[in-house]
Amino acid sequence: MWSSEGSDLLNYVHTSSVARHIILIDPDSQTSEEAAKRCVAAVIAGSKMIFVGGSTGTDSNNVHETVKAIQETLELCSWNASQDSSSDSEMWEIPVVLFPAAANAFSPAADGITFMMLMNSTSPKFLIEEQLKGATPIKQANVTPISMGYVVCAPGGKVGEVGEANLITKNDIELITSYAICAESYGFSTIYLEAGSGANQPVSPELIRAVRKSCNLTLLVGGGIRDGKSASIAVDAGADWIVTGNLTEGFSDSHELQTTLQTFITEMNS
Ligand code: 1GP
Repeated sequence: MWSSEGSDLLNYVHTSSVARHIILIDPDSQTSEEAAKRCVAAVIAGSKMIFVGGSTGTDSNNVHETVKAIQETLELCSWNASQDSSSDSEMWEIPVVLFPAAANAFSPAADGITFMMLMNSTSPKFLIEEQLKGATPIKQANVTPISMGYVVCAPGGKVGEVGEANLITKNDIELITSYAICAESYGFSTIYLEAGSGANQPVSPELIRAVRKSCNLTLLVGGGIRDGKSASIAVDAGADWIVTGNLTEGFSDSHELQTTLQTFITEMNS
């Protein structure tokens, strides 16, 4: 469980000499117990952040239950490790961060929240309205906001539909450059290029490279990344964080998941 203050979380998100992996947990497609088990396997494999969220079917109940179960399990693993001089209890200090579709997908038990503008949405709901609903509860609960420009690229999947996004195609180099500069000019600290969960094609390396060249934001890439090789292409193009969701949900056996993620993370940075 993450034990440091808000400014440390931002520092952690923005500072690393290597690209890192985020496991995305969708509370709508697994029980909180399954989610916690998968997070344990991911942390042992080397994942460095846990996102909790999904485009549909999330609300404060299932999100909060899931975040609580993950936090309690990480705390227990950390305590167990602290009782054994050959174990590293610090490895369990992994932030649990909300990745919300709307303001109701909130949990005060989270360490942080991606406070995002879906920049290429055509709906004010995703540009500012949900953010207005969420701002006060987030502040009151002392959950650290991680400011984010969120841009949905083709094929876009569910989030493209639900978020009413004008999808970016792989030839939209000037447009993605403008979004990146716009995000930086707004003062956001991160930008996320999203192809949509389960996408048949991840975000193209050309788009990632264009963002990397045009701004100094911490760059997250996700959607349709199923193997270490695809992750490595995104990292070579400039991604700082690789997010995977579906990859994890296919496993009921924790050990198998751990081995798969270990290979994924090694290949991602090779
Ligand atoms: C969705 O980018 C993430 O927001 C993860 O996508 O489920 O395809 O890994 P996948």
